[in-house]
Amino acid sequence: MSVSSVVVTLLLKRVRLLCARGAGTGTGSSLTAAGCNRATELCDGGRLIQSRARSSWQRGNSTTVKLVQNGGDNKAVICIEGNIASGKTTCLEYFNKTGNIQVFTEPVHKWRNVRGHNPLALMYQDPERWGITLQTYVQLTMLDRHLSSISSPVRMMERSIFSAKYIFVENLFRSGKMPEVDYAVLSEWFDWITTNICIPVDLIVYLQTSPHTCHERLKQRCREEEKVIPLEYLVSIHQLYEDWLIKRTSFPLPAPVLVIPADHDLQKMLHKYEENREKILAASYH
Ligand code: TTP
Ligand code: MG
Repeated sequence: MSVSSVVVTLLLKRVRLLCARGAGTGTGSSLTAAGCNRATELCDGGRLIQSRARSSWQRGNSTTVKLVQNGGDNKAVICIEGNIASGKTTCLEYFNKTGNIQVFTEPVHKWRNVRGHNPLALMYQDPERWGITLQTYVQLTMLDRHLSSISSPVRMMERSIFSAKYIFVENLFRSGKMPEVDYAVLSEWFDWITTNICIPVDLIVYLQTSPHTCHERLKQRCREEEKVIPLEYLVSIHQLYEDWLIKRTSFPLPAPVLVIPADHDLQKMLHKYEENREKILAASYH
């Protein structure tokens, strides 16, 4: 067992302990549980309602009032994160076939077709003009994914509203491809959403790849809109992920992180997912 797996196992135990005690807050440590007090007494037919918040460790405040879906469904939430073509969908499909887990792949089809328009293609053609258009829609569709009701005890999602903001919006802005006013408006939206709506995450699984591997996979996959993606773009996304999830120097972590090296071929990756099954599903034992 590697050092990082031992650390993650210990951390998950700590998170479960905190949950069992009803504590969700913490200051200083980046490894306490995040989320909301699940207000089971409230229910309103799948709509957003106002409730006492499940506390967020970043803010260390357990009394904030937030909007929650159905009063919180008490399901475990696992987000699969990683660079473009790191294998997130493959990972989700594997767990979809092999467990009582409800899987949500990314709504890329929506980003490629909103009422007949393709904001993903437009963004790659002219990021300065269309970056905000795509990212506003990504933020909406991600929020919708986070809030959708499920019947299984575990929700596994491809990416999250957090990585859309901390990685993609940030990359557009830092590379000079998003005007400051667009970045400010998106940030105001993001801050409002995360302050007022309860978006619990119990575990982040980071599929850690080299940008070269992703570039090779992208070329093989040949998604039309992505033909223009140069290696440097993947290097920037990789760097932002490493700063967020490994070095932990950029943005708050919404949950503990399990790192899975993901440069291997498909067979080996399927094996690795199986090896990590218990650690991943430990997030649902709270
Ligand atoms: P990815 O989230 O990388 O999905 P994928 O299916 O390519 O990854 P994997 O192979 O690991 O399953 O993103 C899909 C496309 O959307 C990709 O071109 C990057 C783009 N995108 C943005 O431009 N902005 C965003 O905020 C997000 C989340 C994606
Ligand atoms: Mg995918």
